[in-house]
Amino acid sequence: MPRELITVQVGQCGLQVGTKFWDLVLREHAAAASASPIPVFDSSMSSFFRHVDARVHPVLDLGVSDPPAPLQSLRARAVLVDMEEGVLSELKRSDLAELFDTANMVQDVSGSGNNWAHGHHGYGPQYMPSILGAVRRAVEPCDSLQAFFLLHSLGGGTGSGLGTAVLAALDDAYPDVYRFVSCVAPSEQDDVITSPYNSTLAMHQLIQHADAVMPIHNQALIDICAKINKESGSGGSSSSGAASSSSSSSAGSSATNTVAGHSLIDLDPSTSSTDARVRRAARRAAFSDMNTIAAQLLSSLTCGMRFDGELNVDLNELTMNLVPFPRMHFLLSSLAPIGREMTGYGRGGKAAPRMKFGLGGTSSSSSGGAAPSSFDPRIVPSSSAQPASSSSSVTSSSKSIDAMFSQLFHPSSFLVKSSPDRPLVGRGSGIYLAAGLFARGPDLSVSDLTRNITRLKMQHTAGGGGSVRMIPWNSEGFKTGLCGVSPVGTKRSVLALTNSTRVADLFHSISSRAHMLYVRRAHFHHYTEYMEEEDMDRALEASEQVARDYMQMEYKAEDAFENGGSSMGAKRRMKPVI
Ligand SMILES: Nc1nc2c(ncn2[C@@H]2O[C@H](COP(=O)(O)OP(=O)(O)OP(=O)(O)O)[C@@H](O)[C@H]2O)c(=O)[nH]1
Ligand SMILES: [Mg+2]
Repeated sequence: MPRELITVQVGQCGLQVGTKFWDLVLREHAAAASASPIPVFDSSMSSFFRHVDARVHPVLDLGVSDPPAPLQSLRARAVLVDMEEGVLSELKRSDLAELFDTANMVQDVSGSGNNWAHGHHGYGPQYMPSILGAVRRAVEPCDSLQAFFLLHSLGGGTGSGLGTAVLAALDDAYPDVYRFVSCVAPSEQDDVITSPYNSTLAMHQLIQHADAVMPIHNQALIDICAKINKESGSGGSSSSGAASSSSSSSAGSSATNTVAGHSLIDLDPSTSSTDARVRRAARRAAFSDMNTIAAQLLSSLTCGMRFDGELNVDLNELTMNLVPFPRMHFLLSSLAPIGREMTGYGRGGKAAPRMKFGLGGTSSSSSGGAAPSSFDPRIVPSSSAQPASSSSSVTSSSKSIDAMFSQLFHPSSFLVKSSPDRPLVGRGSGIYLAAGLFARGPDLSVSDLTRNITRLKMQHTAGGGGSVRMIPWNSEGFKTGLCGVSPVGTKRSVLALTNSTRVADLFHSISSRAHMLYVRRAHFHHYTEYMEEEDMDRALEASEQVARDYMQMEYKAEDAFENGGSSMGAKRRMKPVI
């Protein structure tokens, strides 16, 4: 039985990260389809895509059949929302236009002006009927809706404000459907001055209305891109629109916000007099590699739902296993390997594959661009992509597999930056309340996962000084997943999703920057046009409380380690702090 997910992308960042995600997953499915003589639409694909006949208007839903029918055209199960028209208009003119139903797009022209309150309380009530209408249209063709998958930034006005209003409305209208959120947190030198307010107010909503949240930190993306460029000797210059991220800082240290030769601050719409479209294009180019890393993360998270596999995990299971207490639902992610191979797949002008498989013809719902050519599924879209069925021919040393798992828990592989005050190992390095390891690649097996979990746990039990220290009452708390399909760009990868006390650092960093502005009420009059001052007090208090809850867990676990190691959990039962 298909278990569908509906992606809801809100605001510029949500749309741009989402577009990279869809581009990447199309490449993955095209590569997998190229391995079979007649590509078919199976029930796994129906988790994220509708199967349609696009030669008629409105497109005809073909659904999933038994046996699976030859693949025709795909539509993303997605709702796209932005209160500025630029990003959506460009998407409608792009190669990916046909993937999306224009009926499921909601837009305005002027944006929320980096003001959470405008997005949440202004556009929220105004646009919620049309947004919920688009959601309903996306829900109707589903047989068994599993989850809403919300993508947005915390730092702006629309994704953060309207995005969290949508989340609250989904909680109200579909209380039984899981709400999984991936939100992009601003870097410390973000170009949006009001981002600490927006992030704090959004976090308050995420605490209340999401089942699980996987933040992606722009500072981590900037540092990862800088490291990749340093290792590959690239200066980060962009060519033919394919930007690369660069930084002059050394790998691992905090990079400046200079990406592809553009300072993100210089690209702030309010500080430049250049034509708005040019500015937007430059800004998007600057984010290109960062978004590719984010897309690789989302693709690894979802591959077990999109492809058939022996050990698949869906979002509900993730939430069940990784969220021990309702409000402690913030998950850190880390990915290995992360190198040029993960970002370079689209270089050299290679366009994403078309979503049409086999049949010609376009739907009139696709907007005005050039008529797309048919996609030939026999052509693997990226030279480095691996067909799914090459497992038996691939032999790899367990040493390199183990090295990949070890790399996973190095701080530089995490997509959320921890405080620089955190030691790498031992007391203060953070405690894991639960962990999930999700491996993908044709040459990986369940034994690779179990062997590496044992290795990681041995590091923990050896005096708690290793890199993976599980909380004593859940030292077996590893969830695993395995998908036989390679990521685009490399043969295998592994994703860790962890509920770690280190996530408190993100809350601290956001709320301390919000406090600095708020004690002076700087810029705050823009917010009180739409909301009460007490809303900000409540949001700050809620964020700080979650951070405290995590830190109390950490202190108690550290005490338990010091008073007798992991067995202490059994002797002195720890009470949840919430
Ligand atoms: N990683 C990444 N971050 C982005 C991208 N676009 C914007 N951001 C970040 O998102 C925040 C700004 O939010 P946006 O998504 O641009 O804002 P919005 O939701 O469109 O809201 P308004 O423009 O204020 O109406 C800042 O922290 C930016 O650094 C992107 O494509 N990728
Ligand atoms: Mg915007």
